[in-house]
Amino acid sequence: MAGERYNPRTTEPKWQKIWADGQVFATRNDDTRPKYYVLEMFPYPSGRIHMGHVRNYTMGDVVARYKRAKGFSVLHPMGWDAFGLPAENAAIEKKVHPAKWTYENIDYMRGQLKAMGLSLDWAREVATCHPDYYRHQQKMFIDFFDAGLAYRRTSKVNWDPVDHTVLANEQVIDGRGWRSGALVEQKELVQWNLRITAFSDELLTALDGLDRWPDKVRLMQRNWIGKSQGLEVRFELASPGPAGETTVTVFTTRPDTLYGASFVALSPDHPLAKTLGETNPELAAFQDKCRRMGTSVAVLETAEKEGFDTGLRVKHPFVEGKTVPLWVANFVLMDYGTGAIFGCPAHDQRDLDFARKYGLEVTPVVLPTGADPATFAVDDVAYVGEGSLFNSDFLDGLGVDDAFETVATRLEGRTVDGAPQGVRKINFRLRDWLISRQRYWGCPIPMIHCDDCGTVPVPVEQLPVLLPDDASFDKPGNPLDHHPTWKHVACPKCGRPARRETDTMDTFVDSSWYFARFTDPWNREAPTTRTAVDRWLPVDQYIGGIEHAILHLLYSRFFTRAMKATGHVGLDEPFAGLFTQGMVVHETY
Ligand code: HQ5
Ligand code: ZN
Repeated sequence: MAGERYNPRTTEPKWQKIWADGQVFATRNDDTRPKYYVLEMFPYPSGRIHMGHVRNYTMGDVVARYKRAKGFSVLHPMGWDAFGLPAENAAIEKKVHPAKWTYENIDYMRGQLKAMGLSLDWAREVATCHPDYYRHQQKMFIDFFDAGLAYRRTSKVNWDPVDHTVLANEQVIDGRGWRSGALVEQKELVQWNLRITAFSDELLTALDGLDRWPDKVRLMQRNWIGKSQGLEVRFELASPGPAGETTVTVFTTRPDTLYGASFVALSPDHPLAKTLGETNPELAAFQDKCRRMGTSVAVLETAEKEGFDTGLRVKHPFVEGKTVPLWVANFVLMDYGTGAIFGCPAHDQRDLDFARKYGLEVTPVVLPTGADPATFAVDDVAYVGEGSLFNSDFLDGLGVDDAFETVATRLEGRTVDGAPQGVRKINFRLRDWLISRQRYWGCPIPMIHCDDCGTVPVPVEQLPVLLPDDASFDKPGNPLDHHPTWKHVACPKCGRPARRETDTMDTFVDSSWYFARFTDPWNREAPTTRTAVDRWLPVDQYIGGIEHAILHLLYSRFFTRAMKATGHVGLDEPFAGLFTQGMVVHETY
């Protein structure tokens, strides 16, 4: 009525009830109008809706209402990213079961979202912690295992010796566990991985086709995948190593700078470094120190460069009679390239910092255009740009790319101990995705370990592998592992006593396919229904925080490919359009 004030307390519940009763935002899978799928990143049920959620979900709602008004059949669902550490921490601190904590939060937050009047199809709501969701994830895990896309291998983890738990790199602060304060150890554990590297090249090249993604996000993904063309070079040792080693193979992306080489450095975990450490207590102590530092690239990049001179020397491939020292250095990663590098301090900042610290030679070999070769010098800033080679014998005068080619060709044509001295190699920075978590509140990995049969998948008709309700959270370590009965089962193959896998999956697995589940959340037999998923995907507009620019989006792009390989979807790229917002945070300065 004219002049009457808008009263949200009466008007909004009234219309929201009418919308709900009439199911006006429910979407039918058999609607024949053109489809439009708009999705916002689904929330962790952390307790209360945050202003950041309101912003995120309002943006999606505007798009959904606009497209509906334009005559599209709009899919706009919502659900809960419900597994994860906060629920388990609540169990430890407040003595409330993770399931109870989670479902209460969901109820509260659902009420808040409903009060906002968002045009969501609530009939499609899913919670990843519900067996009706995770049973399908377990089925896909087994499919991935059968296809060689899921596998177990030993890897180094950050181990908290007091809490008896694996720590994420972010949970290691100055070498100590964030909760216990104990000195973190590097421990080898057998862990489950998903083979994302099977798609490294494809995940990289397909970024070019994602023209409705922010350039910034595509660049971040490109850098994360980190493809580099380089050369493996076998350096001859001037005198044999402790086990009779005669060569050290390094990976380099800058073979053009070989004349500027002033040292070769091994990772602390390089096999030769390990052998040397066995008879050299000082070296062994240095290696121990490196292992305590944490495994993350971020840690390695910011940590002070440190090294240990092994006393061995390697021969320069081109300069007759010249040798350079062989060091062990904390910044060389064992799982990138060959775990060994040659250092060219003049043209690499990290190598320069190292050389200055230990008084190693710095010889510039790339001359910037216009610079005077007689006076050009490198002080504390490495020169990493283009230019022409000098101080480099047969390479003098060549550009950087031509010099790369010339060195590669020459080393490919030479043999050392019966093998080529140089081999061209493409390397990726991307590693396989370690999904094992020694935690209770996650999707159980549906595998059984038998002493006779090895690792055997749980038979599909026995899925889901349910979490036990009666876990205890008062001891450190994994509640599934110290549950009195849960892990003791018969081997599905031979029937003898065997053990359930007690690791659960990283919650990023749960969020790597929820967008596909929303297309037919009612299917009890399979993760997806092909007619529905192939009709609705890709998501036409995905909206979420920039904090997920790399991992979540990359994992989802991988997972979609793995689902395609195992017959669960018919496409590669899940998100055609992406909008990223900054996270809303409260900070006081
Ligand atoms: C924001 C805030 C809080 C949130 N469950 C994951 C998640 O981030 C998403 C998965 C797809 C991996 C935004 C945030 C995200 C959405 C849900 N947000 N400011 N859940 N203070 O609950 O902007 O960026 O943390 O897009 O809300 O956030 S979440
Ligand atoms: Zn068996």
